[in-house]
Amino acid sequence: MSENIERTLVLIKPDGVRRGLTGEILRRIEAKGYALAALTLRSADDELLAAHYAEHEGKPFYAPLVEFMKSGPVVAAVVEGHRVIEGFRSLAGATDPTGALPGTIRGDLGRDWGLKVQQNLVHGSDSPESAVREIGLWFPGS
Ligand code: RTP
Ligand code: MG
Repeated sequence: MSENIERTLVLIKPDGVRRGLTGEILRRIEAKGYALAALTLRSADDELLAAHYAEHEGKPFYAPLVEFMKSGPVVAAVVEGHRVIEGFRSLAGATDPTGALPGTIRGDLGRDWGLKVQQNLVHGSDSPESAVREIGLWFPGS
């Protein structure tokens, strides 16, 4: 296996699942050539979300973010591929769907709903350290 093969944690957030975009988002990941190494649908609780979003605690969007993430089931996936951490962030596009470029998941499928938190369809780990930490949280024992 190439030493540059990475794993990242991808979440399809409750807005993506609710809007029936799970298949479309997974299609884009697979069409890019990345592999699904694990996949599950689950509801996130306060403990998991506090750990997952620890870096954002205290920010104005933190409480609405946690509420949003508890508003419905989330698809969690471990996605594998060469430089997939950066690659999935490119596929996802910018955090704000209004500014996200067309061609990206957030740019094509998301928009700003005028709410207290960006409901932007997906999450992707932002570094190798984050990926290891987040995969451990969402797939304990993996
Ligand atoms: P993610 O962690 O979900 O992959 O997204 P990201 O790196 O692009 O964004 P980050 O700065 O880590 O923020 C985490 C999530 O919090 C929500 N957010 N809303 N001002 C806002 O309305 C705002 N800022 C952040 C988004 O759901 C963002 O993805
Ligand atoms: Mg982030």
